[in-house]
Amino acid sequence: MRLSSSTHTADSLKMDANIVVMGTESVGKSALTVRLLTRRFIGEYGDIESIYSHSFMVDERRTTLNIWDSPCSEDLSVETSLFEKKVQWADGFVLVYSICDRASFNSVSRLIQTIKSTKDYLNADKAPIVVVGNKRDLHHRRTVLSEEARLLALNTGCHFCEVSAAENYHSVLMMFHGLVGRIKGAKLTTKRPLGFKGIVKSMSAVFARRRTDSF
Ligand SMILES: Nc1nc2c(ncn2[C@@H]2O[C@H](COP(=O)(O)OP(=O)(O)O)[C@@H](O)[C@H]2O)c(=O)[nH]1
Ligand SMILES: [Mg+2]
Repeated sequence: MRLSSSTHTADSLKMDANIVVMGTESVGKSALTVRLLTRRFIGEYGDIESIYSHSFMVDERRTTLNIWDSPCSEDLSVETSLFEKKVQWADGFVLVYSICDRASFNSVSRLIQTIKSTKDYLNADKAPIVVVGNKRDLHHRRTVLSEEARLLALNTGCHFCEVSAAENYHSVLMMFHGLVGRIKGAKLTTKRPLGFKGIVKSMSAVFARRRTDSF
């Protein structure tokens, strides 16, 4: 698995991209990730900090996504250093909320601001960020209108879609493919890739903290 930042090699027709999936607890971050990887919805997903690698063909180019799925919610005051590492590592962001959970939507709005102030995109109108309203199948419990999320995305230059990890594989696939398209178009004024050593350190920090937490 490559863990360097994205590379585009015209002659080998390959592209690698790092994607971080963020959002508060239980919005379906793992369900979306596992849907993409296995096409399945398995219902319960433990709390494992993982980076998954997934390859597919787009326009005759082999694209490999390294997807970082975290169990923790993005509490910025606690997670600052790890959060910054994740943001620097990532080429693209999947920011998930549940359409039944307004607090999770508010958190996505804060995440967009924080990511944009951490990374300096040349074209902020097309930031490689997709705002994802998950659990569309639970529309009878909806508390966040799709119009609100569409407006947030429009005002912040992000992409937006609603999906159901529980009911539909295709829309999840399209969401990740759309993000890959944006990653190709996105340019940073400065770029500080985290690289392999950095990522190992970040992962170690997570597990060290978890061990400490359990005492
Ligand atoms: N109804 C419904 N439940 C979902 C959906 N996605 C995830 N869930 C459920 O929501 C709970 C939390 O999902 P999980 O992926 O672990 O959330 P995470 O903490 O953000 O990783 C689990 O019980 C899932 O089965 C969805 O699209 N629809
Ligand atoms: Mg999870």
